[in-house]
Amino acid sequence: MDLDALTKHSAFHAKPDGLILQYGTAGFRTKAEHLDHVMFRMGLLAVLRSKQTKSTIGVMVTASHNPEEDNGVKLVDPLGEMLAPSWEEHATCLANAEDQNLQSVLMDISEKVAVNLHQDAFVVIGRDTRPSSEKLSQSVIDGVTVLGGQVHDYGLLTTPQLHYMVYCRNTSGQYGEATTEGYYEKLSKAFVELTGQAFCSGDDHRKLKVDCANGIGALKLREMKPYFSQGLSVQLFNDGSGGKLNYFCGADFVKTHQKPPQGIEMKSSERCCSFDGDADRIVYYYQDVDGHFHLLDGDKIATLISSFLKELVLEIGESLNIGVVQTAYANGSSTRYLEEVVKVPVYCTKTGVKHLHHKAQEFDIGVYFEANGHGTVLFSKAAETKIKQLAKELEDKKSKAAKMLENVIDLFNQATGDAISDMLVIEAVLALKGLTIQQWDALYMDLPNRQLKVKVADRQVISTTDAERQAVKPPGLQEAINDLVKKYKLSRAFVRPSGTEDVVRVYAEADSQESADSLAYEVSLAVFQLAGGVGERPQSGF
Ligand code: 16G
Ligand code: MG
Repeated sequence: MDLDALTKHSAFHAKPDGLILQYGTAGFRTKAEHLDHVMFRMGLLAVLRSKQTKSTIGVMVTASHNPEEDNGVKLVDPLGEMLAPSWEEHATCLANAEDQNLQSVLMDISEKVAVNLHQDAFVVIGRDTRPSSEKLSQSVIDGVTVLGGQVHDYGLLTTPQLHYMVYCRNTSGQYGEATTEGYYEKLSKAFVELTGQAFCSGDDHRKLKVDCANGIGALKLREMKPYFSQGLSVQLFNDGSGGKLNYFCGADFVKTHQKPPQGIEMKSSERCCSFDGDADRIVYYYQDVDGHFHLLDGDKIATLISSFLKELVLEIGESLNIGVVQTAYANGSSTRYLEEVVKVPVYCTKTGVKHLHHKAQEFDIGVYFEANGHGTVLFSKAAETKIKQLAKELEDKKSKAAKMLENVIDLFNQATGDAISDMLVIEAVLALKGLTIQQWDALYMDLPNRQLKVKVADRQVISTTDAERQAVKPPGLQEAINDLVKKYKLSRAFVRPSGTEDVVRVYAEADSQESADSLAYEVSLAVFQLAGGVGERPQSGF
């Protein structure tokens, strides 16, 4: 380690006084102007992680659905997963070290994780379209090179594309070719083959309007369009040519406000979807003939996909187990539908892709989706081998189903949730089953629900258990919630400290919108009173 070079370069990336940041569910995320030193240091950390794992590590510069002025950074582990939890702590320590202690903190981490400093290091970098991203990614590169690591800068990429690149590079190209063309070709080939089996029912079925949140998704989807044009025609909106990133558009806006984004022309019954700012989330929606807006969120996506996979698995007659993973935010109706109609076991984990991903790895076929539209399907190696073997057998119903499953494996980004890949799977399933978006929506009716935020002095006074469904602290809060929930029909409520904002989140659902609103309000008041609320008391009426 060239310590002189480290000292010299870190001086160009000085840490602002008093700034403390935490590596949370989505890495570091804050105003872009405060992140230069964090980027440099994450370059350093990526080198250590690469040396330790003897693998390529990814660094993504993005703040996803946050406003354009923000930015963020996260590390991607060797198989495309989120950074291991023990390393999140090292990331936090390194980011918060005072400049004069940087060297010693770095050495401490190297010792703790037993890094062989002579090992080679390789880091790949991607960034979103924010104005600040290019300069910040240069700071990451500076950090990597000062520790002698090699860099490949992919430049503009969606977050899932960077995960894909990392996965490809660490499996010697077995998963795919580590280029954007490789990604486009792999997914498009699987999509065209899969939809090729569909009974073609008119052109309209194959048209989709996509709101790209004025982000990176627009650039990459535009590049990819020609590869799958045989199976689907997409029309891009909020493509970054005029509007601002995530401003009144994108998956997060549509899901939280339950209304269409600005900048998209929706005719009745047309199928539309929205990506978020880094294209790892997707939600669908349409307007009915009466002008009402209908949202099909991650839960609706999970049910559509699980039913499809269940049918194919029954067809091939192999005992492959399917598990569906959700969070406490999953609408109660979706969970009931999955358990009672689709007849698949459903599991609940804490919020955050890494928790769902981890749980989904326990099954032959693990379907995971957060209600907000993050998700994918994972296939175990054993399931993949079995399916590929069956697909090679002579033409019969069984091998046809296996071939379709083989396409599905290729189509889902096995490294992480991916809006583009999810979109293609959904389009393929709708085409194969001949379903309109209304028919898909009608699989079950969402229970009315409401989400609220409460400001408290310290949100960490709330701690939860049972996948965030029960509050264990502060004393009395869970009892209060239980009493309130009893007042309503088909009701459920929970609270949790947000991992990305300085607020406590409240979720309530019940048999009517009025009841869900009133339950959410009452729970907010209980949080305000029992967990140290600050500022204005929660208000009723929305
Ligand atoms: C992050 C997570 C997302 C989660 C959200 C919850 C990843 C890649 N992203 O965006 O999965 O739903 O945080 O935010 O893990 P909250 O803690 O503020 O409610
Ligand atoms: Mg995102």
